[in-house]
Amino acid sequence: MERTLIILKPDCVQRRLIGRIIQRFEDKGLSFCGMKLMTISRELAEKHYAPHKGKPFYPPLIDYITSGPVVVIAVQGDRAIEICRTLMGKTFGFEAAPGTIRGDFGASKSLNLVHGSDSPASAEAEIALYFKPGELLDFRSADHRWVFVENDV
Ligand code: IDP
Ligand code: MG
Repeated sequence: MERTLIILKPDCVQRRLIGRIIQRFEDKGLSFCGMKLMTISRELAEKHYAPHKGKPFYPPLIDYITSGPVVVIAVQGDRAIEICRTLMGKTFGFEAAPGTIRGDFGASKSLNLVHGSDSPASAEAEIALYFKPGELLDFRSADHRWVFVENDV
């Protein structure tokens, strides 16, 4: 089972979309092993978005992600990273397909409601930025085998 980091960004929280967006991950069959409401410090934001340092959108990105409360979620399930990226849709809301989170709720380049790790290496590093090991639950949902198939040829 794979884990990934999802962040419901400040625009998602300010627009009272927490419940509707979380629902999409649950509807897909994913489950949560860690969840917290917090405001990201500039120091943490700079670590998280270090790969984007130097890009034109980096300074406004740091301002945006630190601008208000976010919900940070450790999401788990087989292929969780890929599934979450698919649920999120393309980065820019105006390009994202209808039916995706960004496609249904986003209309800009920057305020795109959710963050999701893009690879196993970034998922591991990002989860470690936001959660201490003891904060993550060792949890398997009761319907796991009805969602994820072990020998799925
Ligand atoms: P991702 O969130 O789809 O993985 P990244 O390229 O990793 O997209 O960019 C991180 C975040 O930076 C995006 O989610 C978005 O908020 C912001 N961003 C990315 N590219 C642009 C841009 O060209 N203009 C403004 N903001 C951007
Ligand atoms: Mg990214």
